[in-house]
Amino acid sequence: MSTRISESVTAGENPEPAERRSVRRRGRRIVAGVLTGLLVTGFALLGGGTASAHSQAIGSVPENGAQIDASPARVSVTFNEELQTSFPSMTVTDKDGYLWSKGEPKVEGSTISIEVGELGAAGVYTIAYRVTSADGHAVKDKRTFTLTKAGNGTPGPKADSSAKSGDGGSDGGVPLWVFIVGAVVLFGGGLAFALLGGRGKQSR
Ligand SMILES: [Cu+2]
Repeated sequence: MSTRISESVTAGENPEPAERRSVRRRGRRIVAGVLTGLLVTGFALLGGGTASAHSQAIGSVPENGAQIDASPARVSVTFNEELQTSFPSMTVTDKDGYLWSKGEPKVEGSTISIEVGELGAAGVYTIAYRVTSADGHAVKDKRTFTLTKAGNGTPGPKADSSAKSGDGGSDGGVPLWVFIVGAVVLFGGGLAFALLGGRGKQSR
């Protein structure tokens, strides 16, 4: 009670709201700064992870979108740098999902390849692959080619869906995003509550 009177005397008409406002403003600035920092870090991590570090496919046999009239003995995809040999996967399937590649893929230097041999009906065939980048990250994608003259080969079984589910990107991007967004929301929310909510209660 007595402090309130003395404050009013020294600082004039109504000093408390102004002081409270400035504390709240400072809190908001800190929260905004922390959130911005986290977002910038997240973008940097994401950009660095996908743009510069992963091995990139630079060509294939047959080339992506190629039209060929004879079945290839093998298909291959070549990258911009040497690959690691761990966990390679490669399949060639027709539009109905039947497997036309045979055996296991081989990784040699910067190239992954697999045996194919005589194909069947004319149409689009899909090469799906997964390799391990030099930096240890997985890279998976698809390429297609069109057979213009039917061969007389016999397909293997239907390929399991996981082998041909290349989604055009690389593993790791989505989980990283989820992690960063989660961290921003949790940390920023907690900080905002501590600074703003706590202040509000205290000043009452
Ligand atoms: Cu990488």
